Amino acid sequence: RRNLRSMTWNAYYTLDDIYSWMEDLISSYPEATEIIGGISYEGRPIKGIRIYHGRANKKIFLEGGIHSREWISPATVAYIANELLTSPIDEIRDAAREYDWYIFPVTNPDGYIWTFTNNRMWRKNRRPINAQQTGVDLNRNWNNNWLVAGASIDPSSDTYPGPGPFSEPETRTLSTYIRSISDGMEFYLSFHSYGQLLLLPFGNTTEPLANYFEAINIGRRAMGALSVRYGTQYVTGNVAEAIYHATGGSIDWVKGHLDVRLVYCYELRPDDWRVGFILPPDEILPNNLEVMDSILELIYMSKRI
Ligand code: ING
Ligand code: ZN
Repeated sequence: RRNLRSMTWNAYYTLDDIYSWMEDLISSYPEATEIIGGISYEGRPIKGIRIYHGRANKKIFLEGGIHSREWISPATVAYIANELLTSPIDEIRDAAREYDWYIFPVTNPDGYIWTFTNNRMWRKNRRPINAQQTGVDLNRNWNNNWLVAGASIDPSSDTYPGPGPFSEPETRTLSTYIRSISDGMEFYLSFHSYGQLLLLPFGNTTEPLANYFEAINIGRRAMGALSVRYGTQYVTGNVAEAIYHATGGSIDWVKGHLDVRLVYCYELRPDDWRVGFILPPDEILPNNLEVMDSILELIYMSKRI
């Protein structure tokens, strides 16, 4: 078994490696405990790390890897957990102590394994729909304006939203878990790739709903902080205005059904469609560093505004 504490964030890791690395962290740091956010169709746990030093009242939830081919997403979320537990930097140590962190690097474990074993470009979960077709787009399956936009009822489509809202074990169990711990949740952050965008709810309309202007201002400041290290540019906007109309995503359900102040979806590197989901391993660490910078700024700005 590989001990990933020594890893240098220059390669992508299998589900087994990520899960055993999480177990190592959990047994090494008393403030880290194992949490199970739900279960996949093939029966795998959606394993997470809670980082809690006591005292903290506000929560931050990180959701990675709901789309299996977007490998930079689990790498980013795992890195954030690693930094919160191991960094010597004061601002990061303070963030670890000030919040109650719920961190799930891989929310679609069956799909993630499939991208290593069978099809690098697999996006959905692995539930058979009929004799020929497999998989539901887990970011179209949440119960908020389900099937209204940006989905296809053809089960062979990459955006097949399932036969009904929360038809899938991953979204059903994870949403139940999120609701159960949602009291005091200040941030919900979802991680996808690619496009270099910071998205906020909602995906059915470009109307500035809920606390759009507050969230845009905080988000733009965070993307300014992200750009400082390497000049990487992100565009901030709601899903419908910044990328496309799409409903049934996790961030829309969280914002629409729970009381969470700041809800965002990162579309990580690259911005080049020719590179797409195959972000070179030598960009993992630069990506992770700039995203960590932006998260510290999100936290800082959320207390200023
Ligand atoms: N992008 C997201 C997708 O599910 C998104 C964009 C975010 C849509 C939030 C709806 C809600 O299509 C990728 N790259 O998957
Ligand atoms: Zn995605």
